Amino acid sequence: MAADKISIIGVPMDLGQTRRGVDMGPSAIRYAGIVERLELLDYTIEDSGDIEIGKREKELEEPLYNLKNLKAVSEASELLASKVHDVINTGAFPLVLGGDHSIAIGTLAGLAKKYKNLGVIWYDAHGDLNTADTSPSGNIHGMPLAASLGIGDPALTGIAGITPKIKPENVVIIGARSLDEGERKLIKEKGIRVYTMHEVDRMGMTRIMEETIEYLKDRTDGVHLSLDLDGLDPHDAPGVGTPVIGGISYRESHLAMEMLAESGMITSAEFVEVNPILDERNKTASVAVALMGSLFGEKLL
Ligand code: Z70
Ligand code: MN
Ligand code: MN
Ligand code: MN
Repeated sequence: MAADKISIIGVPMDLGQTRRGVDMGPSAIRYAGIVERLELLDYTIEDSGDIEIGKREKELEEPLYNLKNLKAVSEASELLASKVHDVINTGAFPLVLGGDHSIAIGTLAGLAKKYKNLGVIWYDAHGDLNTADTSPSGNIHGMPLAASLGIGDPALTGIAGITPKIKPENVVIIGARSLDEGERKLIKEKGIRVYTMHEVDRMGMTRIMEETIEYLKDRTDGVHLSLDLDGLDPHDAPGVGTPVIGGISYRESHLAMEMLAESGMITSAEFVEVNPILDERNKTASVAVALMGSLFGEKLL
């Protein structure tokens, strides 16, 4: 990895969607032993604690323009952006623990202050490319990739005063199998590289990761991994708010993380949507920790 110090930032955010419990994700991941696991790999780990999250809007006040809890999500994003930027400035690797996927808006905003050509690997069952106009739910966790591309409400696209944070040609989505109409349109319009589950089955994870690494290698000045646990099959990661059958396996995911570790190209990461309330004995948090182990260079032999 690019740094020998890792700084953990917890983001107990659940306002980007409507199911309760995903705000306990950072605790569940800590309980599953993330610090101890990474210390075994000889990194210096600093746990910076959790970002403060505001209150859920009352049903009567929302949704404002089909954007639930817009103000609180926007404020938390600013806070997280500064935190991520502070961590980068200390030379440490920012490892962000969610929380729902709306937190990526803040993470990418913080990264955009440093990286002008940031690559993003979006490991997810979903595209998260909605806006208030296209979203079937009004849930902001279905919008962070669009917002980071500069598409959507200014309260989401303008975090940290930079718009856009990333370029469509620097994004690779892996594991998609639930895309809304507006998201499909945007993918085609912007020419975003997507490996759906069709490609996972057809090409295999090895070739997908080889292509992804080759594709991002020369065009980017850093690569962020945004891993939504619902990218994995619900059999392996049941503790997520929006499980979609037919997902990436535990083994394929480990392989992907190991290949990213070998590439040495990942400069920041976030693991999101772990919901211990919906989980089976903290299985999903444990899977997240195991994947982080591989991402940071754990080897079987
Ligand atoms: C749907 C929406 C989503 C995560 C669900 C779902 C989005 N496309 N994202 N779970 N992580 O409501 O926009
Ligand atoms: Mn809550
Ligand atoms: Mn997501
Ligand atoms: Mn998802």
